[in-house]
Parts: sequence; structure tokens; C-alpha cells
Amino acid sequence: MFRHKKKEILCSEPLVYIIKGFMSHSNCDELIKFVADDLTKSTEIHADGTDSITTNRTGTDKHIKNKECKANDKHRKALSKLLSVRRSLFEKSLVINYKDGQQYKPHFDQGSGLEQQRIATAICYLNDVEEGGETVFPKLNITVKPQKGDMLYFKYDYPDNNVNRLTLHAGRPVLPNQEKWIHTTWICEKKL
Ligand SMILES: O=C(O)CCC(=O)C(=O)O
Repeated sequence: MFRHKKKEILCSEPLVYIIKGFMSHSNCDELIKFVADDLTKSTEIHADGTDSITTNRTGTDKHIKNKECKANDKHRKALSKLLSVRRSLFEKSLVINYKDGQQYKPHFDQGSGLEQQRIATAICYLNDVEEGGETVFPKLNITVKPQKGDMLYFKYDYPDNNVNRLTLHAGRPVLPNQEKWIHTTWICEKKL
């Protein structure tokens, strides 16, 4: 049984919205616990499909395979139902941890180098962050404060490239003594 939560539309084109409390606090805790001892440095994907550690994307992360973590499967099921998109079109979800100055500088989620063409992103915040670590869309003047359980969704499958370029976004640096955990699922246009 999924709870139906209200979307708070932050922008209608490109579509950007938040659903407060989309993920239960116990699911958030379970996801952090599942990956906490197995994180590796985040990498950036380049146009030629290779990836490497860069200063644009710091932090650490772990991909979660289907069926290895109940909390992950539960979330993906709820997301699939919300979006009416089958789970086979979701990339493997990624849990990311940022500490002390770590960030993800402005970037787009779609583009060359990816195996599949992404069309949308769903980010769940797994903890509250007092200050810093906001997700920002500089061209849309949107700032989202990480709050445990909230989900940010945005899409970029518009034929108008100018609209897509408005989805430039970043994870701002996390302040000293603060920590930020997110769970990201990218939705793809079609299965490989
Ligand atoms: O850390 C954030 O708030 C944003 C993460 C992000 O941009 C991404 O995973 O694509």
C-alpha cells in the first residue's frame, strides 16, 4: 500500500517537483545502514563513456542492485507506481554520501557517455542537513534543502534543448561537521 502524497511543483517546464515525506524515515535509515561500510569515491562519466574521480563530483557512493536491499526495492516500486514507469527503465539506484566540503558541481544528468538516455531524476534525501548541501538549479532559481524522506523529481526529455539546459543543477558543498545522504534513481527512455 503506497501513501499518496502531494506534489509541490517548483517549476512546470522543465517539470521540477518535491513530494514531502515520500520515503519513510525507517526506509531512509535502512538504506544508509545498507551502504555505510561499502562506499567508494564518486566518479564522473565523460563523453567517451569512461569515468574517473574528478573535483566536480566529490563524495562517496554505492550502487544498489535489485533485490539486495528491501528498502531500495520498496522505494523503486513506489516510484514506479507514482510515475507509471516500469522499473526496468530505472538505472540501478545510487546512495551518495557527502561530508565536509564535498559537493557535486553544476551539471546535467543527460548527455553523451551514458549507456542509456536518461529522461528524469528522482532524488530522495535520507537525512536532514541543517545548513549547506542544498540541491540548486541556478537557472531556475530553485534551492532545495535536504529534509529526510523528501523526494525531488525533475525531467529533461523535452525536444527543446533550451528547456533541458534549464535543468542544470548542483549539490552545494556540505559544511564542516555536517553530513548529507541521498538516494538517486535515474529514469531512462528505453531499456538497452
Ligand atoms: O547532491 C545533490 O543534491 C544533487 C545530486 C545530483 O545532482 C545527482 O545525483 O545528479
